[in-house]
Amino acid sequence: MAGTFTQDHDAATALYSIRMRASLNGLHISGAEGIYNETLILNNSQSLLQRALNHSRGTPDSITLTIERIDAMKIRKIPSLPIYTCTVNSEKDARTAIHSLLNHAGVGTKAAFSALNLIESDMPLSGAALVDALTGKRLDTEAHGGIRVSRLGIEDTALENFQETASYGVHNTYRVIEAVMLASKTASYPGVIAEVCISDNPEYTTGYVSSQGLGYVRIPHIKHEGDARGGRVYFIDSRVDVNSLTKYLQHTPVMIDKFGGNNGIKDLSELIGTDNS
Ligand code: PML
Repeated sequence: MAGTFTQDHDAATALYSIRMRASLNGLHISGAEGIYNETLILNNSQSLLQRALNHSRGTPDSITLTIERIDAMKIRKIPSLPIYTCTVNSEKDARTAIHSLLNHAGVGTKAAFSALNLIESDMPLSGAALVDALTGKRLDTEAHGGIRVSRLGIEDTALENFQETASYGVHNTYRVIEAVMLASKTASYPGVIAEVCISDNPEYTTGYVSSQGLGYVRIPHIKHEGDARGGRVYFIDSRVDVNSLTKYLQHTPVMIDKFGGNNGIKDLSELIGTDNS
C-alpha cells in the first residue's frame, strides 16, 4: 500500500509486511498492504483498518490484518512501470485498446478473449488468474478466486516522485499507485507477457493493460458505472513454471525503489508505435 505513513528504509531497521484483507459474506471487499519499518506499524495498521471499514463495496463482517517481519536481505528492488493513459472515449474504444495493446505485447487473440470472459463471468476473481498467453488456458491451480500478489512496498522517494506528477484526485491517487506497484511486481517476472485489469469497484471505470514493454497503460471507460464485475488476468509464456511464479508473486518481498514516470495521455497508435502519419 502507498501509505500515509511511509519512511526510507535502511539496513539496520526491522521491516514488516502489513496486509489487510476485508470480506463480507465470504466475498472479498478490499485489500491493501505495504512494507514499513517497525516504528510505523501502529499508524499504518490503523490507516489500513480505516480503509477496510470505509469501503464503497460495503462494511466488512471480517477483517484480517497480518503483520509479518521481513528479512531485509531478501527484498528485491525494482523500478515501477512508467504510466500512460490511452485516449479512449467509449467502451467500444476501450475494447479496441485492450485487444491492440495485448496483441502488441504478444498475447494471442484467443487468450485475450478468454481473459475478458473470465473477468466478466459471474465467478468473482478476488486475485489474478494466470492464463496461457497463446491458448488462453487457465494455468493457476488455486481455487477460482485466483492468485493474490503480496509483500510489496514503495520507498519514500519513489512515492514522492509519483505524487508530484499524479493528478488522479485525492481518492484515486492511492488506487493508481497501488495498481502500478502490483503491475510492476508482476511484470518483473520473466515470462509474464502482459496483464489486464478491470476494477471490481462498481463506480471505478478505469482499468489497465500492462507489460514490461508497454508500461502501465490506463484505459478509461473500460466498463460502465454500476458494473461490479472485475479482476486481473496475467498472461504467461507456456514455459514458465507456474509454482515458481506463484511463489514469487505471493511471497518474495519487493520494494519499488524508483518511479518510472508519468507520461500523460497518448493515442493508441503512439502507444503501440503504429502511427504511420
Ligand atoms: C482497483 O483498485 O480497483 C483496480 C484499479 C486499476 C486502475 C487504477 C488506475 O490506474 O486508475
